[in-house]
Amino acid sequence: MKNKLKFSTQNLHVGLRKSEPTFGSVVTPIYPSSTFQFPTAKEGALRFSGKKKGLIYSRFTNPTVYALEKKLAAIENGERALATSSGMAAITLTLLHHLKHGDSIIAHKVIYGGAFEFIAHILPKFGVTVHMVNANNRAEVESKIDKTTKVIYFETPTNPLLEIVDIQKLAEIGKKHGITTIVDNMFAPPPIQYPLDMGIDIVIHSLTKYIGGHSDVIGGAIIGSHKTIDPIFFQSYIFFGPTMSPYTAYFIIRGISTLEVRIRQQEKNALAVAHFLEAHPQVERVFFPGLDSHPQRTLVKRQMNGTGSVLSFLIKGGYKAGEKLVNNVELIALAVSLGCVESLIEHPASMTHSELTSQERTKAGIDDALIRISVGLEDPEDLIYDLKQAFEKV
Ligand code: LCS
Repeated sequence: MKNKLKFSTQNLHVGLRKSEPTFGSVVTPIYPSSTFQFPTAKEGALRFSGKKKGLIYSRFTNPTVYALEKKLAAIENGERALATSSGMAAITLTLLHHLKHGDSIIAHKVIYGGAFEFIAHILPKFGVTVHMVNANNRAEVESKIDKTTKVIYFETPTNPLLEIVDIQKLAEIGKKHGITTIVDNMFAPPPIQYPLDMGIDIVIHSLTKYIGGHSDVIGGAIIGSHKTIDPIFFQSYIFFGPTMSPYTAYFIIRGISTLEVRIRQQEKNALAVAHFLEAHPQVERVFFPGLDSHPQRTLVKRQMNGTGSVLSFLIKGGYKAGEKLVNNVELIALAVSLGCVESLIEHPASMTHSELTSQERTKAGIDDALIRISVGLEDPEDLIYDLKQAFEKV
């Protein structure tokens, strides 16, 4: 077929399916082989030099992992994807590839705690200058740009405040100054938002979340054009070795088959939970891109086709009240991670964002009374019942 496949069709069909040569298996087989035979010495040399495509060794890629990489590139409207062993591996590899001693990076001040730790606390040890800014404030971003600036990094919606960062504006700033723009698109993966189409150079994913979708794997990805991804592969990926196992790739391929239906249902469930929380007397404020009360609704509608299913809220009574609430839910699991089929609840200040100092948390706006919920595929009435009974015990 020559037409560009629609999202849910390509999620099923792009990759190895239909071309599996041995038995005509309709699912992508798991190829455990760590190495691949060359038909001749010349062929081996051509593959190593990059002049000819073909398998070499599974640290570079592997048929199962390559099938996933093709799917990931198609999902994000990119040309090439690299699968990594975790989302953090994708982040650290991409940043270490682009930065060296004497360079600087501009990052939005609200990001996942692990990414914050790496950027704000570890990169300076390598002589990289770090500016954590409000990336929606153009003047603040531009005031930090000089000839050492190599990367602009952000995620949107942000973890855990669900704040929206203007993708197009930062892509424009990056292009104007010749700076590589990198977006962690995990919180609103396709079919919700397409940063590469908006001019961003590189998209990062934690596949552990929506894309894997079932809380049974850890994985990550780096996606972009051949021009941006090929150098990462040839100069860094194969030497740093953040490779994904073919067993993991198999599970993620399976997760992708249902990505669209899962995410659309999870969004509906999350909106119901958000409405319940917004009306609850023990709740101070709810952060969810799908609520009319979200302060950036215009930007949400402009750059997102959907909302994702993560929300956070401030509970009245501070940390003590929040602790009681999360200890008393029965159906929703007290656990980090997000985007998967089961609902999870956590306390960012002491868990996912505990790497930040309390001053950094204050600057980012992450209050001790903040609770985050990732809404899964349970019936929302059951989730609301669970939260209601837990609030009664606070
Ligand atoms: N990017 C974002 C936005 C994340 O939230 C996370 C993990 C990562 C990257 C790292 O991905 P991983 O290496 O775990 O695959 N976020 C987590 C969270 O909010 N709860 O648990 C992990």
